[in-house]
Order: sequence, then C-alpha cells, then structure tokens
Amino acid sequence: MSNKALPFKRYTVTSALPYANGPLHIGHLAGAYIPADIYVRFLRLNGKDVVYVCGSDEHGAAITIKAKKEGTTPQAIIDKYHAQIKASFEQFGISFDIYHRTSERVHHELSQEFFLNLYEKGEFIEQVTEQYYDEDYHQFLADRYITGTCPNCKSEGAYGDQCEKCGTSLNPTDLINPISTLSGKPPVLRETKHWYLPLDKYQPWLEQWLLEGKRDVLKSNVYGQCRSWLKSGLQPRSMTRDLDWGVDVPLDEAKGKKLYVWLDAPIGYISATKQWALDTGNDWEKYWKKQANPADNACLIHFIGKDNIVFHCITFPSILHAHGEYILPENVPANEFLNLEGDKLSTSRNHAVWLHEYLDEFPNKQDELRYVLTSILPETADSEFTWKDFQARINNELVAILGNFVNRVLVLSHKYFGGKVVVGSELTDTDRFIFSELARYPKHIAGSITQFRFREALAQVMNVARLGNKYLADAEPWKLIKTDEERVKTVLNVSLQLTANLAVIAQPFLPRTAQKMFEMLNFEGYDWNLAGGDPLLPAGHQLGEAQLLFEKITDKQVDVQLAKLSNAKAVASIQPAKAVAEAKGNVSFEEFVKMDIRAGKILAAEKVAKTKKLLKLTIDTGLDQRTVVSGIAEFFSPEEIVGKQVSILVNLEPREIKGITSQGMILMAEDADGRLDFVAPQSAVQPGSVVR
Ligand code: B3M
Ligand code: ZN
Repeated sequence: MSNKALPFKRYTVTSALPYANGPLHIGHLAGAYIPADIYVRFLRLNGKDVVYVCGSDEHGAAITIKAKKEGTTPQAIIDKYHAQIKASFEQFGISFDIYHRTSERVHHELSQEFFLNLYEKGEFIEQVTEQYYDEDYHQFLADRYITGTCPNCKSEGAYGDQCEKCGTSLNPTDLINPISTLSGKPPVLRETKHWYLPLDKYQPWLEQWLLEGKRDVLKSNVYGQCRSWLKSGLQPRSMTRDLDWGVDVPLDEAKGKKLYVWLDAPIGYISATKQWALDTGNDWEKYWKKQANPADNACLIHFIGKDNIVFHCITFPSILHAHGEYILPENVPANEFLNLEGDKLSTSRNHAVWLHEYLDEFPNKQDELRYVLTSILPETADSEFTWKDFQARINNELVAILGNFVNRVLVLSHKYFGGKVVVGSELTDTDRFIFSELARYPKHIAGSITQFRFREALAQVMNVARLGNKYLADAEPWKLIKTDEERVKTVLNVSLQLTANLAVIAQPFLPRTAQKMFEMLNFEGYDWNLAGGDPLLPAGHQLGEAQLLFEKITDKQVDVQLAKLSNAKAVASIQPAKAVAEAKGNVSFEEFVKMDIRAGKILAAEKVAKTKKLLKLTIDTGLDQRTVVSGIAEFFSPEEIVGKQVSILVNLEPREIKGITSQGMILMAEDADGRLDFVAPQSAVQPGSVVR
C-alpha cells in the first residue's frame, strides 16, 4: 500500500460510544461500527499500528430516563446493557482492541483532569444563569428532560440540547413552549452556576482548522453541517450540569454538579485507550498526544452517526485544542441514518432488527449481515434495510457469485487433481487479462476504503468474484477435461490464484468467510500487499477441504422476520397496556409434561340450554370424538366455530357441567378485558398432534 494513501504509521480509530440504555440494532452497526471495523481491519492488514477503541456511554439523561422508565437505578441499567452490548459486539465480530465503559474510575479521573486543565487555564466562563427547574420534582432539568418547539425548524418534540429533526444544537431556553418530561408541566427558571466552554472564542480557530483545513477531507454531509453551524455563530456551551448521575465536577464550589455528558463521553475514547495500554503494556500517549516530531503523530479517526457530528467536529476538538497536548481528529466519517422497511428505526416502537436477536436467529451468519449492511451503508444519504433485499443480496450475490465460484474451483481441483495446485499449458490472453485485473483491483479497493467509500469497495471485491465466475463458466473445465487436461490445469490454476487474491481482499469486509477460504486453500494471507502481486499458490501446493461458504435465505425466514416487525407494530399501537394477570409460581418440567394437550377440530357446536356462556362442543381429538363444555358463548356463535382448530387438554378429569359430561378443556387466551380467543395451530395440522 503506497504511503500516499496511508501516510500515517499509527492510527487511533474510534466508534461512537453507544448509550448503555438499550440493545444494539442494525442502525448502530451501519452507522459507526461496520465502517470502522472494515477500516481498522484494512489498516491492520497494511501493517499499521492501530488501536481501535469503543465502550459504553453510561452517563447523561439517556441513562437516567431509561432507569426511571424501567423503575430501577441507573447503575442497574448500565450494568445490564453494557454486558449485553459488549457480548453482541463480540459475537458479531467487531474487532475493538477494547470495549470499555465510562463508569470506570480511570474514566472519571481523566475527565476530571481535562476539566481541571481547562479550568486552571481560565478557559471556562463562569456564569450564574437561570435554568429550568421542575418544582414538583425539586430538581434542575437536564437538557433531555425538557422538550418543546424547535426555534429553528419549528417542529415539535425538540430536546433541550438538540432538535433531532433539523440537527440544530440548542440550549433549553431556546425552546418555544418548554415542558418538563418529569412532571409534564412547564418548568420554572431558577439561578444556578455553571462552567461554559467559550465556543465563540474558538470560532476563528475552528473556521481555519475545520472549514479551511478540512474542506477536501471531510465527507460532504459532514462538512455541510459544520459549515452551517459555524455560519450561524457558536455560543458558549455549559460543561456542567445539575444532575445526580455522571462524573463529579472536581471543584468544591460545584458540589452535587456533574460534568456534561458530551464533555466526558468523547474523553471515553482516551480513557479506553489508557485502560487498553495498561492491560497490554502499551503507551497510550503515542495514540493521543502530540509527539515531539509531528510526523510521529497518530492519525485520529472518529466513526459516528450524523446526530453526533457537532460534538465530534466542534465541541470535542475545541476541548482538545484548549487542552493543547492532544492531537485533533484527521477525519470524522459520519454516516446518515438507516431505515427499516419503509420506516425510521425506533427503539421505543420496537421497529428494529436487534443484533442479539439476529445472532440467535441466524447463527453463524455474521458475514451475511455485514455484507448486506455494507452494501447499503448510508454513506451519503439515508438508506433502507428490507428483509427481501437481505435475502436477495445473500442468495443472488453471496451464494450465487462468491460462494458458487469458490466452491466450484475447490471441488474441481479435488476431483481432477487430488486437491493439488497444478500448472498446465501456457497462459492465454484471457488468463493474462485475469492476472492484470487482479493486479489492478487491490489498489482501487484500497483507494475506496481510505476515502471511506465502503460500499464501492465491497462492490469491487464482488467484481473480482464475478470475474472468476465468468472465467470459469466460459472456460467450462468440466467439459474440457475430456479433451484437454493441460488447459484445465491452467484454468484451475488461474481460478485458484484468483480465489486466493479474493480471500485476501475480502478480509476487511467478510472476515469469517475469508478465514474459511484460507482454510480451503490451506493458505494464510494476512497482508493486503499479497493481493495483486505474484501468484499466491505455488505448484504442488496441497489444498484443504472444500466447504460451502453460504447458504440461501428461505422465504420462510424472511416471512418470520416480517411477521415479527408487524407484530411489534401491532403491540406498539396498543396503548396504554392493560394490567396483566399476575405470574403464577413455577411448575416442574415433570408436572408440565403430565398435561396431554392435542390439536383438535370442532365437529359440532350448540348452545347449552338456559346458560349465557356455555357451548357444548363435539371435538375430533385424533384419539376419539368427545364432548367438551366451554364457556365461550359470549364471544363465538356455534356456526362460526364449526370446523375450527383448537388446542385441547385431553387428560383433564371429566366434569359434570349442567348435566353434560365435559371431557377436557379447550385452551383460550383471555385479555385484561376478559375477551377470549382460541389458542390453536396456525395452519391445518392433523387432529391428535401433540401440543407442548
Ligand atoms: N452516546 C451515542 C448516541 O448519540 C452517544 C455517542 C457518544 S460518542 C462519544 O447515540
Ligand atoms: Zn429543528
């Protein structure tokens, strides 16, 4: 890899710290994690000294609001979600060097050190102001606890720190018609002292460093946002809050106050690096501090979603700049948002594909999700995930192109030449064309990656697979083997070299798949520069076993996922939820299996005379035809239920009801209003089928 494309020898790469207040979904992955992971894997393959850090953001109103909602403590929330998020990332294979958390002591200390550094330099403006206070709850309101109308775009529901509609960063007092989310009432103003970062003072510096210096560096969506903020003029921003959750402000006169979460959270990148260095015997300062010789400075890259641009391009760099000892970000490749099936992803409405659920439901299909999400990354505009598209990309691209090609090459090599790499007759023009393409692609892909164009980079990797597929299909070695074995040797040799190249360049995108390809080829290609050079597999080289790389996604799998989403929608629309019957005590498995529940079918139904609620049913249980008296007459007429499937407990002691012997019980669901519905198989099953 040329030094021009990757001029630094050391890289510090960060992905936004997710709030530990909920599980990860595909929107997170597509925003800040998959792109960063591709980039980092690419850097490592190029021999760069990289640290890739992330961790849970455990402060701020995002956490306290969630704790309040779940009726628990902030500590319980962060412990629960930190563990879950960390496990999901690990299982999915995001290759952080450390996944840290901001509740750790090392983080609190470093954040306080930053604050004191700026404080002692006299950077902060100290100001007593009137801030919103909730009189019912006896507390000052964090920005996120106040909503109102955005002064900029006039949309409702803007928060005290930011309008999510237009992205403008706000102060609570900017909001029109503010409301406390605690009491639901308009808050009152009270005096309180805070420490402000003078962003207005840094404005000239920011204009130079960011607007001039990064004009051709930042992605246009990022640059555009920065320009418009600077154009509207920056205001001092308070770095402290009246809150009871967060990092203590390290000043005696600020007892009970906490650091603003957007002061401490980005410092979380540094404290994570510190902890990693401590764990591994590294020097963290090499990754964050200005070096004696500027040529030795690390290259700092922040991967984030678009709602975090202002904090990573303006606030945090201003803090680093004011501190003075730290490097500044070289780039902030923020992505736009990913939508899902025609709608915004939403945690509260449960309109999401949750990573932990995906990992459970599609075991060992991490690369498949990586592939699909990389193909649709919202790099320049919002993009959309649909399950149909997920299926199509896997079946038509991964299975049909990449998987199919690699499998055929390996299977044929084993079949014709005992799994050995063989050399045949001289190269034809077509063969030479393949090699010249192989020499060209790695540079192009590297160029796309270093410009953060991951979709384009992946498309090129797939073009190499397409090239191989076409080459093989045109050469038809399976026919040629009868007439020209020498030519088949060459064709398979070229195909194997192509496969080896493909494995090398696929690594950043499809790490598990590339690893499988290495196993099949009995070859290790952990160096990007191997691709496009001399043939990778020498004559006589013994290959490994052929394995299948991918399998098709079925219509059924897609339907299950779509049904899940529409269920979630249905559930979200039922509100407020009615009380649910209290849980009963546990039963043992042995007790449970004593229940003999079968699928049955209603053969006949009639009202039980002189009752309002009872129907007499004749049921085909598969074992026999029997009579059951059921209290469902208020909800179902006899006519409408004849022929219906049911679940029936067949070994319930027979009981006399209104002079009729009832032999068993039909299972019904009953909601809080007492409404009943049948609990029965969704498609026709044979009567007598066991329900368990
Ligand atoms: N915790 C995540 C978010 O806005 C926020 C990022 C912090 S990065 C230092 O979703
Ligand atoms: Zn707005």
